[in-house]
Amino acid sequence: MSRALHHKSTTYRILISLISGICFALACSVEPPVAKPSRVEVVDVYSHPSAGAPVGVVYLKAINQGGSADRLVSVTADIATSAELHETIESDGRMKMIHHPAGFEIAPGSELTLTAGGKHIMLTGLSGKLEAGSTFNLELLFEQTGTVKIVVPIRPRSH
Ligand SMILES: [Cu+2]
Repeated sequence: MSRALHHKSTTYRILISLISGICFALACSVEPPVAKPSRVEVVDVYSHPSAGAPVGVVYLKAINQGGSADRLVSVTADIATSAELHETIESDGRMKMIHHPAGFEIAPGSELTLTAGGKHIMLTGLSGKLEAGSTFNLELLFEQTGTVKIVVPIRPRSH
């Protein structure tokens, strides 16, 4: 009698492990697919000569070609000790700059434009003058895309 019981429990144990194995395999197959990572492409990058000023500015366009939102969170430049995300706004008839420490969000399929008189990257603590015709390196950190390294050409101001 006891031997029969023992045999039965062994069969039962094998059955349990078999079922849990199947459940595990099923769980693997029904896991949600990994979200397609958003991919940001950075184009139209340029800066201007510093002309003796201790600050520099960078403009660019960041296009989010991914299927989810992304965010430009921070920037580092090899020629400046600090690179901040700023926006020029008009307040009481005067232009002023505000710092965006949380960065700029880019909705899927849309683009972030950093341009004169609007959003921009502000460089301070320059290690040298920004001369027209030369370049410097910039690293952009996006929340989803990760780090994007770009070379920034310094273009003369048009006016
Ligand atoms: Cu600024």
